[in-house]
Amino acid sequence: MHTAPQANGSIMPDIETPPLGMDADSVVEDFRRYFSHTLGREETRFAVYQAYTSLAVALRDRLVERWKNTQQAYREQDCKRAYYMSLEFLMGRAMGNAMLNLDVGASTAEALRKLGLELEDIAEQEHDAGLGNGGLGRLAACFLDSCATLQLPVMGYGIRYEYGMFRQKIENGCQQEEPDHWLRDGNPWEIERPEFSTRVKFGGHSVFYTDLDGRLRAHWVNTHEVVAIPYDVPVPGYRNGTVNTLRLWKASATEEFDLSEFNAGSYTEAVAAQNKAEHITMVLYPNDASENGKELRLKQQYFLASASLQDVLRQWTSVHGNDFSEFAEKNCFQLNDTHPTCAVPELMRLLMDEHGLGWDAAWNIVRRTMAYTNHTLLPEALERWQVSMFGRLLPRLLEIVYEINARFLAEVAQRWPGDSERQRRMSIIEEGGEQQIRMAYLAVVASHSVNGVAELHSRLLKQHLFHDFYEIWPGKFNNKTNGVTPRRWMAWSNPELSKLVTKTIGKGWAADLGKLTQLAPHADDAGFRAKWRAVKQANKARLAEMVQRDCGIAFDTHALFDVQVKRIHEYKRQLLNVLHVIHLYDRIKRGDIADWTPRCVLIGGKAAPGYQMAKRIIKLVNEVAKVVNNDHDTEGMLRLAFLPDYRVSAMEVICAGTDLSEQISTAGKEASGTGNMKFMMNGALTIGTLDGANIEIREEAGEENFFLFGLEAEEVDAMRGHYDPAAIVAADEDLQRVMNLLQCGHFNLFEHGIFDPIIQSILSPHDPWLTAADFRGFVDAQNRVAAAYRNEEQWTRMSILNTAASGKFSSDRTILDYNRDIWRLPRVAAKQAR
Ligand code: 26Q
Repeated sequence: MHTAPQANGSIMPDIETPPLGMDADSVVEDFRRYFSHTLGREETRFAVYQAYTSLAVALRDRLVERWKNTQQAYREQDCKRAYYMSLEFLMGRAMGNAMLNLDVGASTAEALRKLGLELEDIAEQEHDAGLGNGGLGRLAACFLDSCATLQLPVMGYGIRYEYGMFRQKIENGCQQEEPDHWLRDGNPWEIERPEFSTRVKFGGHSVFYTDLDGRLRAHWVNTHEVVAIPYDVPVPGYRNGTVNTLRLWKASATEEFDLSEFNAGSYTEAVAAQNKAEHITMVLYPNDASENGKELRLKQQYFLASASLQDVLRQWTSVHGNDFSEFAEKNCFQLNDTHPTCAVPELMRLLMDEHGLGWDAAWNIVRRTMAYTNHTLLPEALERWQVSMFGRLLPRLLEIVYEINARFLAEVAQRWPGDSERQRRMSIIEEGGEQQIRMAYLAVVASHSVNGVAELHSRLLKQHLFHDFYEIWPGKFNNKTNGVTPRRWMAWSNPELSKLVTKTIGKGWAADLGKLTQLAPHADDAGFRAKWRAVKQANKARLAEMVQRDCGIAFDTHALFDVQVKRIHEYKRQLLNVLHVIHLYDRIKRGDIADWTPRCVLIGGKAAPGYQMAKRIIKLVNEVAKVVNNDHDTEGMLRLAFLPDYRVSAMEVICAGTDLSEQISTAGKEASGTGNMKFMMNGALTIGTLDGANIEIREEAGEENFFLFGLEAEEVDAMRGHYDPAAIVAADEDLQRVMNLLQCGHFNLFEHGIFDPIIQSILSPHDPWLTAADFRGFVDAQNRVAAAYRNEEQWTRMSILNTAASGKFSSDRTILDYNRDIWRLPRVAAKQAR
């Protein structure tokens, strides 16, 4: 024990403790003490949630030791660090992950069983941390896992939303949203750090003055301030003693603000003001394509950017004082889409207004530390902010954005003199009508790296959205194909497959997924194939149980499990999937059933609450399901279910039990996809278009192990202006019959006309998603799927070869790519706790 001076001047001893035991008995002993002494409970059967909390705390204590060691190692090495800035971290549950990564899962499960407790029942108690919409948020979570596993000094910065992604209920076939108050029963995985609170300003205006060196400088005054309180969540690496940090900010009122209102005699208003500040972090926006223009959303974005940057600068100045000469060599900010792009003008402001740097020095630091990842090409999803609103809320930042733009456009003018059309095109400020800030352009101009998330997507960024910028800075643009963590998405979610894989190729694959190629030769071994099938069969039984429980529909585990789970979006074409199901139903009714392959189709996903067409598609799935499942002719041949409340913990069951993964977006529209990778790792075959990472999945698996269909991205573009869906329907009897069933109201006998907007969208020559165009190709590919599934040995072979080829899609590979090309961080091993 040694002592350190405390802030108040007194001397308090630092507390050191011996390491906690990592054997199951020690874990369970701590679990019991917490349950019976701290929580004061006796019987676990009446207090399963308390049992969960107790086990969580026992595990967290073990993470905290490693956490301190890791942070100490980073401090001592004074190494370069990266910060992953994201409005979303879709972490899901933490308990299983902690047990897996600490390597205490199997033994603890056994020790608990002796107490009459099933680990699975306890783990089921945990609320998902649903602080994200979908792919982008889950990617951030997978990246944190990989960074910790690779022992890279990377910290996540995000928002601690009081309410995460809404819970989806289905009533009369329609989506109903319910608030997700995930923190209601407390969160044992977070540690509040009020000592690192910061203040974030809004409103007011700038005053300019000349400092002692005669330089013009700005103060931002007359502001409203909000306090940002950090909550730290441990991010354990895989069995390596490293624990990184996810720091989430909560908004809270300042004390003075309260007081001034109080002194003015308005006690209730003062308390209400407290609430108003807390509104900023109250709820996650449930749109996975930007909802433009909402003031509260801009407040969230700036709140995250400002609190996080101040936090980084506080740590920097505590070591280096006001010397920023090496700041850019030692820090990197990765912007997860444009959502945290306020960080660009905010870092300029902090460096200039608070730390006294001049424009050029500050800009140099910004350019060298910022890196931007784009996740979409859809024009409607590109973020824009009205200049008028931005200026009201963040006046000092608006001045800086204008200055960045002026200097940038001067560069453009120098390179292309007289090309005012190009200047208009490239301006960060969109003119004509309401002035708007184009956040993607701001991010591109201010970053030294701009990346897309799959090869095709990155190429399209250079050819279209950012073409003008690519001409100026070709070296800035790069690709980082997405990945997913094999710890959660294979080792944890598929323990049976993991055992078989380990028995076959040995340990080590979970942290080195390329090793899975060693499975390939076993695809020719009939005995191995039988074991592979048995595992899939057991996982299908688990999935069927979930479908029975949540949908009330019986899935026969011998049928082909055909699954599409993702956000509901027209471009993802759940509608095409439904058209195929209707086609199968129509074949059954016509008696066209020779060599039938029984099929259970599962569709799940949330629609943005304001996205009417997406909600209508959910209704259609449910109404078609009702007709199909209640028709005796379909028995043993076809089932359709809509799974409510699709989320991370549901996917852990789904991906293991799936035979066929549906990745059927209109080519050129899905930036990458990541669900496609989870399915592949778990031995599902893919039916898909040449879109996003599907292209790379097919390359890795081999074209003979992938069911391809559909137009290519270039063909989709070329179709514009020539598309004639009516002619396509007229020329295709199968599609005609499907459209006829829809049009005659067969699936909405008592709700006249409700599917008219869907029918019209399919038949519109302006349908951007070209659903009718890809129908024939899709049905043909599905027929190839059905035939392949009937050949059990052949299907199993293909399944094994898909898993064997999935190594590229580990987020470890993705993170190594980010680190090699952008971050350049050293690997830092923490002192081992044991
Ligand atoms: C923006 C402004 C206001 C409100 C909401 C938003 C917002 C929120 C979330 C906009 C977009 C998102 C999420 C986008 C997303 O998940 N994109 C997906 O990212 C994945 C990871 O790279 C890709 O695999 C998917 O292809 C892509 O669709």
